[in-house]
Amino acid sequence: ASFGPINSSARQEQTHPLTWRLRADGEPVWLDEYRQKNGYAAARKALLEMAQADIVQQVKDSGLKGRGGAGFPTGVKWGLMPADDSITTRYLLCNADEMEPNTWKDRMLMEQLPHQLIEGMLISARALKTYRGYIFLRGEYVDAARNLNRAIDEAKAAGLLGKNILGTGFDFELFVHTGAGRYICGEETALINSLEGRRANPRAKPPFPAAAGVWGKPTCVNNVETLNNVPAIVLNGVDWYKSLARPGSEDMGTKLMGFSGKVKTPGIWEVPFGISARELFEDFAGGMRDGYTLKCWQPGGAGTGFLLPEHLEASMYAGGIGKVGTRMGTGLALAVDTSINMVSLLRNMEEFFARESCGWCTPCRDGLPWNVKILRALEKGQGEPGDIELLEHLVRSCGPGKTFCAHAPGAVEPLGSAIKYFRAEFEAGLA
Ligand code: L3W
Repeated sequence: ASFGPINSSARQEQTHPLTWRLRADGEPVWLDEYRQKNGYAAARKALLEMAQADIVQQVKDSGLKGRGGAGFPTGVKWGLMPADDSITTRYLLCNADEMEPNTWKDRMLMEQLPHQLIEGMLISARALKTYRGYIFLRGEYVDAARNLNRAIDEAKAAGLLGKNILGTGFDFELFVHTGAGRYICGEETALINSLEGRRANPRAKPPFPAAAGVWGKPTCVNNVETLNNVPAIVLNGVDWYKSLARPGSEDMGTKLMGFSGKVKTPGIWEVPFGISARELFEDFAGGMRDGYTLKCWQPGGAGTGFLLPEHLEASMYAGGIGKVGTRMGTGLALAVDTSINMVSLLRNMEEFFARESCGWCTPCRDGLPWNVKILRALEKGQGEPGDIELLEHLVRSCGPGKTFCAHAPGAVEPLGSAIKYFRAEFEAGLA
């Protein structure tokens, strides 16, 4: 699968800020090459020329939104960190627990451009007055761990991490912490518990991490791709960043988006916001492979709702896909072809969600395995009268507002949409 533009050039620096530094051979970009490609120029500007409040303001004005799936405005989140300078223990936490099925954008950024994340975190740390940062990394990402640790060592040796960075008196220590491979650790408060050595149950919010995060201290949690946007915003400014998106776009900048499934050229590409799903599917992914027909698609991970081919006209936005009622999620879409039975697909997905529930709240702990039990029966043609209505009841009971975190609502969103659009396939499973 391909990833972004593979011929890096100065022209692409202005149009593909996240990916223009990638090497054609897919090898990691280490410090010397990163510097040759203008690396750490943004950090120099932020630390040597900009006031801390101006960095925060720039990120606010840029309209950057979180790239983990929820799309919360990054500048607003940053603005929630305490203004009181006497609170010197505070943390910057990078959520690198990328475990969403079908999603591997952060992995590629960390494996191939580890210094871009470090630079993004250094600038963000300066803006947020945090002196210690953690990258909470999915345990299976062993190559990313190795590359990030090597890049951190390089940055330390070059005076770009550690004490008195660039002679400014600013100190920032950065650590990679690997998780043990649980989906729920990507939920920010479960992640904080896990980092502290506790069981990864989500915490009730509020308090949000900015008020009480790691070890009860103010903590800013941002996704890998979000932090990768920060250097270019600081270096090139807000007007430039906004100009990257298509005119009239409701989100700013670019986004790593992708398509997988039985498409001709599965991959990830850096695209401007305002792009339609159809452009992504046809122009980038090449449409379906010969002999396969698109049945439906999911915009951004297993926790997002299914959409029909006619919905490809909609634009991919953080706030939702057009107005058709699902979230964009991570923006890495899945094409489902007509050979796939929706009951079997959902049984597989719901087994994943049920297994990954932390068990903390009842609708999630009991509701998700119940979905699996019914779907297994329907798959074997052994469903009972009322089973589909029971699934719909469970979709409502596990939905938004009924649980501590977004795990159960995310789990039932694809199920609810599959029943809505493909009810006959579920009915076919009744005995
Ligand atoms: C202060 C408020 N902060 C919200 C903050 C909150 C968090 C962020 C988003 O993720 C998504 C879902 C899927 N004061 C605030 C506030 N915040 N209100 O904003 O919060 P929230 O609650 O909207 O969502 P979330 O639980 O952080 C849910 C996606 O995650 N998902 C899985 C994604 C997986 C990956 C991966 O593997 N890399 O990204 C599954 O559902 O799209 O939209 O920071 O503190 N009033």
